[in-house]
Amino acid sequence: MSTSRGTLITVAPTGAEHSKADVPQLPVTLDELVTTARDCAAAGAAMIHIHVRDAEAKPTLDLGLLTETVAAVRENTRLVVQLSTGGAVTDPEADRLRVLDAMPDSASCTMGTVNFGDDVFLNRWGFIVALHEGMRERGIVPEYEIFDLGQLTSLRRLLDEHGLPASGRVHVDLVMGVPGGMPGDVQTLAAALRALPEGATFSATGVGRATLPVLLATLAAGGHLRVGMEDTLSFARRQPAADNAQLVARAAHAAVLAQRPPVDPESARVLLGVAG
Ligand code: KMH
Ligand code: ZN
Repeated sequence: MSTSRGTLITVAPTGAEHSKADVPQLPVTLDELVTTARDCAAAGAAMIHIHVRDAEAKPTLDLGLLTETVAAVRENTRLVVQLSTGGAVTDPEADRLRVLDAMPDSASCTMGTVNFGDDVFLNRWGFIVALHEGMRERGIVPEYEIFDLGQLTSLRRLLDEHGLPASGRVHVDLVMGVPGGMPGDVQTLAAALRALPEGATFSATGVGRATLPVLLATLAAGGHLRVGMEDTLSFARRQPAADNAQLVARAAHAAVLAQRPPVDPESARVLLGVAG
């Protein structure tokens, strides 16, 4: 595991699970997403993890929309642009693989199948290998998403059998507290860190109630942070998050308190090995 003196804050502002009707402050249009990206950059984010929505605010993996979104976020911010290849649990593999053709700086690569609430988030071995190799061919930096501890064993197998990404680095994101996945507590975080590939950097996010325990434990462990409304809609008990920037600002404040202040997008590029 590699720890860092600064903290890379990633914002995951939208996700594929919440509906705009239930959560009016969720950014779903391109304008809302760009405004969110700008606000979150100003609050301390260095990377954005993007899921896009269609005209009806439903999750989509439409390649044209993804390409337009990557361009718009690049034009308006310096954030490292990461696209989700996880999409929604209903998205077919071919659509998820095609996300890479939008040429983001980074893309997610989930390391195994996991129960996801009442659904199943399916990630076959052959599909994982195709994503890993597709990213290497295009020079896209993978962020290996880990929902359960065994997925770290799969990540080590992937690297052993198929080699490193084009960046030559390994960056992992622990998604903790999903119903069906690993819990978001200190003991599980410590176990995950023991199983990380040698030299890997990591971030973590806690879903729902796991948000704060995971955030605080991750800072203490020298890791990076992911926050945002994809993962939690609450700021505190019985207090809905006002917006994504509020969650980023809290993470940035905690990082400063931990004496590991937020890194800017340029430093994030160096840390992750994003080319150019
Ligand atoms: N929406 C989840 C089914 C990712 O972005 O790569 C998958 C997910 C992971 O959010
Ligand atoms: Zn996601």
